[in-house]
Amino acid sequence: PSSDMTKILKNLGVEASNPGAAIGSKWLPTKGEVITSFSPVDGKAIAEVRLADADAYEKVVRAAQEAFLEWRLVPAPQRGEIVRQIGLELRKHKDDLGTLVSYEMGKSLQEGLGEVQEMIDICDFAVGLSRQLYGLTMHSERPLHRMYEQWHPLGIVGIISAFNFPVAVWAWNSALAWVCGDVCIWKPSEKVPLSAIACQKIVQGIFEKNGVHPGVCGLIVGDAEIGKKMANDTRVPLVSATGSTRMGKAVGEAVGRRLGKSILELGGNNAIIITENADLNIAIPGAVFGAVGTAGQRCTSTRRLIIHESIYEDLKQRLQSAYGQLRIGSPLDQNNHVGPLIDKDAVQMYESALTKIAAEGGKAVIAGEVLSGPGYESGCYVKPAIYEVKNDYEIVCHETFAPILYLIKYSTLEEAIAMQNAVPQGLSSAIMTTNMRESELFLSQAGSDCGIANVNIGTSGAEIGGAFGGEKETGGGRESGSDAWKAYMRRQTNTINYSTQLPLAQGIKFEL
Ligand code: UN1
Repeated sequence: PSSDMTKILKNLGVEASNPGAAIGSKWLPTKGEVITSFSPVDGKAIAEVRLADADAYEKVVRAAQEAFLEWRLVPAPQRGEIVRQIGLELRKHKDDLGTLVSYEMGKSLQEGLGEVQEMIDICDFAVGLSRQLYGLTMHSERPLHRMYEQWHPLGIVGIISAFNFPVAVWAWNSALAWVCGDVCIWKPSEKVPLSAIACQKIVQGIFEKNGVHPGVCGLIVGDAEIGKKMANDTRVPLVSATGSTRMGKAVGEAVGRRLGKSILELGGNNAIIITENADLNIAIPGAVFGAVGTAGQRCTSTRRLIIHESIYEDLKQRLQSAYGQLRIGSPLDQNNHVGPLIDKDAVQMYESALTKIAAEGGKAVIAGEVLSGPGYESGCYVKPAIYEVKNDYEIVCHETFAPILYLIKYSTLEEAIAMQNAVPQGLSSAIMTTNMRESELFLSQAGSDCGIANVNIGTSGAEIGGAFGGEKETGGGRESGSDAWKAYMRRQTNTINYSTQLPLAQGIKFEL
């Protein structure tokens, strides 16, 4: 890495070679394989990590079990106070951490900083939440009885996160889990281990300073085997997994077999419907940011534009000229719009998608290609592409994690909504229209079937205040805002009799 980056790594406590497992500030020696994290920005090795092995996993779980016995007794607002301090610490490291995320993952610096901002925002949200873990009270059908419900912590929350949001998704889960009284074990993507190590180093001191058992915050950088262990481990009552549908099905099945709880936030195949009443000054930038932001590697990335036939040709031309202005290059250079894909495997998937599009009859508006030459030495830069397709092509129904945008024509809004819904995934969706009848139909029960449905906003870039997640193959889980916290707790219904009798519910008579 450059001397600037070396300084940033040092500020964040990332060494040339790092252990891949930690219990709070205690870093564990492991015997796992050593992996190198390469930057897709310039192809250079950043640092090494020794993966967690089964022994380290066991130690982290045991520490978490121990920590839970203490942490669950700390009053929730006091847990919130500690999360408040984590938010303050993240503010101090925002520039460094955002830059590392950008360098290790390849997203633009703006988006790297945005991701750290999401972490800060969710901490603030969690602080407020720590005084609002409300249960309901009910009226008992029996005299002199009281009924209410309360929410208790679950225990260990296993967090499996993906490469595309190396830090924010962990924060969504852990900030909520901590105020709920749970303890966390994080298994980050092996493609971005250094961002995770930096996060652990940022928060470890806060727990230490507050005298909290270090086991509340565990880290295991490991392979799929470690993920499998966690999914099958009855000591982990909740597994929250973000990533591909393939991974999510494996995790969901394993957790389901033991009747554990899971939060699954998996693939998307997000569309924007652009009607003849759209404001194109919003629709075009919304669609372009959605399609090329994070080089098309968000689960919320815009993959399909479903465009009314009357504006189709005009829109196609405008998109073509907007794409012509895109600057592709180092994401650390703020003049560039589009950075690299995560690695060469991702480039291969992009290329094989292009082959499939052609084979199924897709027509290039802007043909995709892998870029080479100065600035593109890492081999991970690709050209954002646009293809005219039919909605039912196999490749169109599949989530390709790359900047490939599909154009599809429609004539009635009902038809457009049906197409929008006719894919296996159900994460995010949007309509661009200034017509209230159109937007209301889209938002109605006969409209979008996704977990997220926007009007005059693209499909990506959700705020943390809402519940985040989607339906069908997206997995059904909700993370982040609204009442997503309930998934991190168990509900207990309590009925208290303060009378001198024992009347039974449903009026049942039982006399001795
Ligand atoms: C993801 O891609 O896994 O809505 C998360 C967004 C971001 C989160 C995306 N706030 O695009």
